[in-house]
Amino acid sequence: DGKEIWPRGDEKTWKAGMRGIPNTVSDITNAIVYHVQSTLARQAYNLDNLGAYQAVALSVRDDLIVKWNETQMQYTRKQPKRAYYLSLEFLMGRTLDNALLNLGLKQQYKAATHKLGFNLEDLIDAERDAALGNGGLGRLAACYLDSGATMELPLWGYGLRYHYGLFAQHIAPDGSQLEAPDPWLDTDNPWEIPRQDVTYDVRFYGHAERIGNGKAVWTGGQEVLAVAYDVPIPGYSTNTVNNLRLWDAKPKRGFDLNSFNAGDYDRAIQENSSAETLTRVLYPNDNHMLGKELRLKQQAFWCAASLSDIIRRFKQVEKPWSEFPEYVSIQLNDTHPTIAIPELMRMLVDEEDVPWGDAWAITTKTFFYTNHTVLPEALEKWPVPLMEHVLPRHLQIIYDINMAFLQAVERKWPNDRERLARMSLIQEGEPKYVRMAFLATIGSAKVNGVAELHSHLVRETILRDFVDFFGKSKFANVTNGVTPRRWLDQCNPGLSNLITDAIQKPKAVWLKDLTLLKALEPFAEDSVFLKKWALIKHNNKKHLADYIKTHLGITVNPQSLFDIQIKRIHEYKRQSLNLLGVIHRYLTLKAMTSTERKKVNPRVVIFGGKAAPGYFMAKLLIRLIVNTARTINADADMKDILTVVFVPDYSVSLAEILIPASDISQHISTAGTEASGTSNMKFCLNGGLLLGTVDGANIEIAEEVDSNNVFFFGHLTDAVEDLRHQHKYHPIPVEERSPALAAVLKEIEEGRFGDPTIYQPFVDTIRLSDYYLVTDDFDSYVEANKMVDDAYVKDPEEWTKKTILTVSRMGKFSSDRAIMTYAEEFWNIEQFAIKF
Ligand code: NBX
Repeated sequence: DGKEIWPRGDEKTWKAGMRGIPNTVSDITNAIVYHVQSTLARQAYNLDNLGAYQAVALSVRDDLIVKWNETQMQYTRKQPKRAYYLSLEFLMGRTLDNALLNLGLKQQYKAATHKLGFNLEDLIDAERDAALGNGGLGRLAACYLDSGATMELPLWGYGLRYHYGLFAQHIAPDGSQLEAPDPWLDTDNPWEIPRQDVTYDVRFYGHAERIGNGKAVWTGGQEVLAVAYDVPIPGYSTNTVNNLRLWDAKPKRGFDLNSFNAGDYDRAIQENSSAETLTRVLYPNDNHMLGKELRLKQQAFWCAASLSDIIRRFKQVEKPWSEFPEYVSIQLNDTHPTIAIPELMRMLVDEEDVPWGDAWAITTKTFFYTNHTVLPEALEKWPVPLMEHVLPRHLQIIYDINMAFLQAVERKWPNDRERLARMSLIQEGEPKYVRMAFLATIGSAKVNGVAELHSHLVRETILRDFVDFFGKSKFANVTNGVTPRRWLDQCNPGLSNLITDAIQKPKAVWLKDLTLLKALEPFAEDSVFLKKWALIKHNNKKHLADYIKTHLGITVNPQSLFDIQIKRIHEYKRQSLNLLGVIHRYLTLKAMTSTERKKVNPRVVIFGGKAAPGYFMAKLLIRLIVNTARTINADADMKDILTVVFVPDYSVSLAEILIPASDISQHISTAGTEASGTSNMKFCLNGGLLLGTVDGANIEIAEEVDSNNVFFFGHLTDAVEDLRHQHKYHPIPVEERSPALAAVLKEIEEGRFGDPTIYQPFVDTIRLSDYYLVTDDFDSYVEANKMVDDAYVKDPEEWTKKTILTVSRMGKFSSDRAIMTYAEEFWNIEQFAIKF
C-alpha cells in the first residue's frame, strides 16, 4: 500500500541528521572550512589553491552524493527500464566547473570562495583532467552521460578506472613528441566513491569443458577481483544524478598464501601486481587495432564485471529471463565491448541454465552496436589462438554462434561458398582471426553509424552482406552531438550570456533545447548586437593569446585570423595538408615585397594533438610542424603576418580555451574517412566557421547552417577509390599534378626546416603513394584558404553575420537530441524525473 517502515532506529533522528543541499553562501563557506579542517587536516595559513580546490570539490561532492543516493533509490523503487553505455573510454576532462553549473551553484561558490580569500577560477584551474580516453569516441561517451542525466534518463556508464590516463605530451628540444605518464590519481580524486563492497570475480585462461546442450564448465586459470568506483553524473538543472561505474582490478586473495608460506615473498607480490596491471593504463591508440593480450583482458574484465552487476540488479525485480530485454538495453561503444555478447551467453547458458536458443533471443534484443570507423586498420580482429588461451569458453561460444549463423546464411543463399567465407565470424588464415564487428552486428538489435555519410558507408562497404541478410531496418544512423553545457555555457560564458539576453529565454530552458538558438537569426541584422558578438570573440582570442604567451613564449596578435586544427594526429585527418598549405603561404609571402605583405591579412595557424606513441609517421609530422613553426616565427618578414603555433599536450581543458577563440577551424580528412567529427560541432557552436572536406558531420553542419557559411573543398567520397587506383597504377609526378605542392616539398627537401633526411619518409609518402590524396586536394585547399582570407578581410561585418547565423542553426548538434534518439528508437527507455 506504499507505506514504508523506517529500517532501523529513530526515524526523526536519522532525518534530522541527513544533509540537504546547501545553497546559501554561508552553508557553503561552512562546508568548505569543515573540509579544510577535518577532511584535509589543514588550516587557512597553509592552504594553497590546490588545497582550496580539494576542499571546494569535497563540498560539491557532498551535494552530488545526496542527489546520487536519491536518484538511485528512486530507480530501485520504481524499476524503470535502464540503459547502459559500455565504453572503454570516458574522456571526462575536469569536473568542478561543470558540476557547479549543472547544480546551479556557481554564483554561490564564487561568492563563498571569494569570502575565504580565493578566486574560484584559479581553483577550477587547479584540477587535473580525467583523460580516460583518446579522442572523439571517449569524449562522445562523456557528452552522452551529461545528456542522459540532463534528459532525466535512467542511463549508467560502465568503464575502467585506469590508474594512468592518456600520456602527457612534451616537445623535445629537437621538436619531437615525448610521452610522459599521467598518474592522475596521485592527487586524491574527490569525484569518485569507492565501493569496496561491490565486487565480482572474473576468470581468465583455464579450461572449458563442454557438458552437452551447448553448456560447458570453465575452471582453473587466473581469477581477478573487480571493484566498483562510482562517479556521479549530474544533469543540468534537474535532480537526476546518474552513475558512471568504473572497475578497478585487484588480486583476488590479497596474497597468494601458498607461496607466501613457502617463504617466496617475491612471487606472492608478483602475482599481486599482475592482477593490478589490468587497469594500470589506457591504451593510447586511436583508430588503430593492436592485438595485445593485456588489452583483450581489459575488455573481458570490464564486460564480465559490468554484466554481473547488471544481472544482479535485474534479479531484484524477480522476473523471468525472457523479460531481461524489457529491463535492460546495452549500447556497445564501438567493438571494444563486443566480448559482452558471448559473456552474456555464457552467464545465461552455463550459470543460469537458460536454453541456448532462448539465451540467444535475449542477447540479440539487449545489445546495440555503434560503429565509429570504416578504416580497415581500425577494425578489431583477435587472433584465435590468443582468444583460445585467454578466454577459452568465449571462443567456444563464438564458434557455436558462428555455426548457427552460417547455417542460416546457407539456407538463404545455398551453395555460396564465397559469401560464407566473407560473412564468417572467423577469418581463415594462419592464424585465424575473430572479426569483432561481425560478432557485434549479429549479436545486436541495431547497428548504427555516427553521421549520415558514415552510416551509408557502413551499409555499403564493411557490413554490406549483413544488410542483405538482416534487411535495412537493422542498420540506422544517429548523428553525433555535443553537450552545449560544457561546449558553450562553460567554455564561453560571455557568448552564452549574450545569447540569453538576446533570445530572452532562461539558460535553463535554451541549454536543454538547443533548437531555440534559432531565435538568434534576426540579430544578424542588428549592428549593435554584431559589435557585442565580435567583442566576445576578440576577448576569447586575447585569452588564448595570453595562454600562448605564458606557456610557449610566442606573441600572437588577436587582430589576426585564428585558424585552428586540434585533433589526434593521423594521416587520414591530414594535418599534413594543413602544414603543406602553411609552407605554401610562407613561400608566397616571402616572394612579395614588404609593401605587398603589409596588405595581407595576418593569420595565426594553431595545431594541437597527440600522436600514438608507436605511430612513426604521425610523430614525424609533429616534428616537422614544430620545426616549420620555429623557422617561420623566427623570420622577421613574417612578423604579425604569419605565426605558427603547436600547442603541446592537447586535452579537454585546453580545448575549452582554444575552441571559443577560433575564427576558422580545419576538418580536412580525405572524403569518406572521418566518421563524424565532433569538434567541428563545438567550433560552430562557438561562432567559428569551418574549412573542411565533404566528409562526416561537416556535411550535415553545412545542411543546417547553409553551405554559404562553410568553406568546402576537395574531392568527394565517390572519387576516392578511382584516385587511389590511379596513384597505384598510373602514377603522375607531383610536379605535374600540383606545381605549387611540388615547390613546397622541394623546400623541405632542401632543408629549410631542418635536416631533410629526417623528413624524407614524410615527403616520400606524399610523392610515392599518397594514400590519403594530399596531392589531389592541395590546389583546391589553397583556393579555399584564399576564400577564407577574402571573406574575413573584405567584409568583417559579413563574417560576423555568418558566425551568428551558424550558431543560431546548430540546434541539431546537441547531444541531447542524439541521446533521445538512442533512448526512443533503440533502448525504449523513458524519461524518469527524480522528485525531491
Ligand atoms: O569517434 C572517432 C571518429 O574518428 C570520429 O570521426 C567520431 O566523431 C568519434 C565519435 O563518434 N573515433 C575515435 O575516436 N576512435 C578512437 O579513439 C579509438 C580508440 C581506440 C581504438 C579504436 C578507436 N582501439
